[in-house]
Amino acid sequence: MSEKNNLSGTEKIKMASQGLRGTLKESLLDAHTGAIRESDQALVKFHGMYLQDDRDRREERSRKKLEPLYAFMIRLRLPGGFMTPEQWIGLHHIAGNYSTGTIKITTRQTIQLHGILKSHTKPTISAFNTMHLDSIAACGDVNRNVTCASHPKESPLHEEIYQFAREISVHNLPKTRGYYEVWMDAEKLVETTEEDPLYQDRYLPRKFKVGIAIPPNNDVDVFINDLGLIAIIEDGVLKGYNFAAGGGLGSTHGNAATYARLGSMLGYVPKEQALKAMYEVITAQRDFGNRSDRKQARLKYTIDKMGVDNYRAEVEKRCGFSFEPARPYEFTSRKDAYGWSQNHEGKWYYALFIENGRVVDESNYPLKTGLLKVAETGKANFRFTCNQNLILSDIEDGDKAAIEQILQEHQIINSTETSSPMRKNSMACVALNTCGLAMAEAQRYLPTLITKIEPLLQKHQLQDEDIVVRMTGCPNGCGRSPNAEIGFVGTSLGKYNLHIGGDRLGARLNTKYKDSLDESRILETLDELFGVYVQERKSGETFGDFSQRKWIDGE
Ligand code: SRM
Ligand code: SF4
Repeated sequence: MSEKNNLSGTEKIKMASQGLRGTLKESLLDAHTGAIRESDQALVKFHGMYLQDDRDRREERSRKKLEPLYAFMIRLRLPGGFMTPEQWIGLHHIAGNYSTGTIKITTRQTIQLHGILKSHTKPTISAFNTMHLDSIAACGDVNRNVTCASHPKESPLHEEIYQFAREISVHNLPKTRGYYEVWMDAEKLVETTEEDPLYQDRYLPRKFKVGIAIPPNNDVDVFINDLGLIAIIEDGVLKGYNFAAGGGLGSTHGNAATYARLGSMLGYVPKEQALKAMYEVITAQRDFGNRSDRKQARLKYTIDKMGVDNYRAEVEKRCGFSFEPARPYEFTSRKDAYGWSQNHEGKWYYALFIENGRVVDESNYPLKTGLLKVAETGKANFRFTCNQNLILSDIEDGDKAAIEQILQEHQIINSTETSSPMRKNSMACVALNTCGLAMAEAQRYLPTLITKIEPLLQKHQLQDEDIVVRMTGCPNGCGRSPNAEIGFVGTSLGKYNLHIGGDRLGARLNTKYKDSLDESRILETLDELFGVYVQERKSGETFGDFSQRKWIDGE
C-alpha cells in the first residue's frame, strides 16, 4: 500500500481538517490580513478557490511596506461545461460586482473569476448558490470538473454522455457539508465529520481529472486526463467506453523524475459497468498513490511504478469484472467547429472563438456585452469547450436570426470569421498576473506573438494551416502546451522553451527542441522550420507530424 510514514504536510492538513473545514471560518473573520492561514490555503482549494496575489503589484506594495494584494480566484464546478442563459446573466453580474470583471473560460470547460477580495468570497459563493452553481471540488485532491465533448451536433447521443459526465461529478463529490457551513453559514448538522467512503479522511493523493471524448472529435484532449473515457458508439447506440488512465501534463524544469504522460489504455467497459470501473480506478489511486511526495502523487506515476497490467488487475479485482480489449475508434479532429451548425433535432449552434477564453469588453470588441445580450434573450444555452471557447446552443430555428443579429452587432461573428487558423487553434494558460507559479507571461502575450508569427505563415504560404500552438507560463501544462504541434513553455520573463512534434489530434506529446528563446529567436527559429516544412513535407503531412519525423526522430 501507499507510503504510510513520512506523509506530506498537505496530507496532515487534510487529515486534521474535519471534513475540509479547518479554521476557514476563523481565517475569514481575521480583518488584519487579506490572506487566510496557511493550512486553510490548502483546504480552500477543495472549495474551488485559490488564494493569490496581484503579481504586477508585488514590488510597489512591498516598497510601501504593505502586504501583497491578496485576492481569491474562484473556479466553478460545471461538468460538461453547461450553463443556462439565466446562469450566464448571474455570472456576468457576479463578475462585475466582486471580481476583476473578466470571465475566464478555462481549458477544462468551466469558469474562473479572479481578484475576489476575502470579504467578497462569501457573497460570491452565496450568489452562485442562488443560481444553482457551486465550486465544490473544482480544485483540490479530489475528482475535479468532469469534461465532456462539447458539441451536441457530434452525436445524437451527446445528451446521454453529457448526463454521464454529470453523474460522475455528483457521484464523486466529497460528502462533507463544510462548504455550506463555511461559505453560507449553514447550520452544522453533524457533530463529528461525515463518513466518506471514497475520500475517507485524506482524500486523494493529488488532483484527479476525468474527461469523456465522443469520437471523431477529441476536443476534450482525452489522453491528458488521469482517466479519459472514449465513448464507443456502434450502430448509433452508445455501448460503453474505452478507459485510458494515467494522463497528465505537468513537470518541473530540471527534475527528470517529473514528466508529461498520455493515458495508457486499460480496455473497454460496457456502459452499465462504467461508473463502477471509474470509481475503482480512483480508489486504487487513493490507496496506492504516493502520499509523501506530491510531485510523484498523480496517477501517472502510480501507474508507471506499478506497471499498467498490475494497475489494471488491481482495478479489476476491486470491480469484480475485467476490462475487455479496447474497441476501435477514430479521432479526426480536436478543434471546435466554428460558426453555425445544426443538430439532428434541427436546433442551431454557434461556436465562437474566444481568444484564450477571456470574456471581456474591449473598445472595438464588446464581447462581454454581446454575450449578455444573447443571454437576455433566453434563447441560447452556453456550452464551454476545452479549447476555451463558447458554443451558443440549442437555438430554435425561429430564434436564429435574432441571435445572429446580436452577434453581428457586437463584432462576435466578425472576430470568429476573421481570426487566422493559427489563432483559432491557439490556447494559453492564465499565468501572470495571478498565477503564483508563472515564470513567464502566457494569455497576456500569446495574442501578440501570434500577430508576429502570422506574417511568417504568409511568407511560407502556410496561413491556411490549422497548426495547433499553445503557450504556458511554466511547465505545469495548464494550456496543454505539451501536446501541441508548437508548444511554448515559459522559463523566465520573456523566455520560452520551444517544443515541437505533437500531433494534431492529441495522441502524441511534443519534445523540447530549443531552450529559453526570446521573441526574436522564436521568430527566427519558426521562420527556419516553416521554410523546411514547406519544402520537404509529404502531401497532407501536418506540421506536427513533419517536425516529429524530421527534427525529433531525425529520419
Ligand atoms: Fe492548472 C496549477 C490554472 C488546467 C496542470 N493551474 C494551476 C494553478 C491553480 C496555479 C496554482 O496551483 O497556484 C493555476 C491558476 C492560475 C490562475 O491564476 O487562474 C492553474 N489550470 C489552470 C487553468 C485556469 C488554465 C487556463 O488558462 O485555462 C485551467 C483550469 C482548468 C479547470 O477548469 O479545472 C488549468 N492545469 C490544467 C491542465 C489542462 C487540463 O486539465 O486540461 C493541466 C495539465 C493536465 C494535468 O493535470 O496534468 C494543469 N495546473 C496543472 C499543474 C500540474 C499538475 C501536475 O500534477 O503535474 C498545476 C500545479 C500543481 O498542481 O501543483 C496547476
Ligand atoms: Fe500557472 Fe503554470 Fe498553470 Fe500557466 S501552466 S496557469 S503559469 S501553473
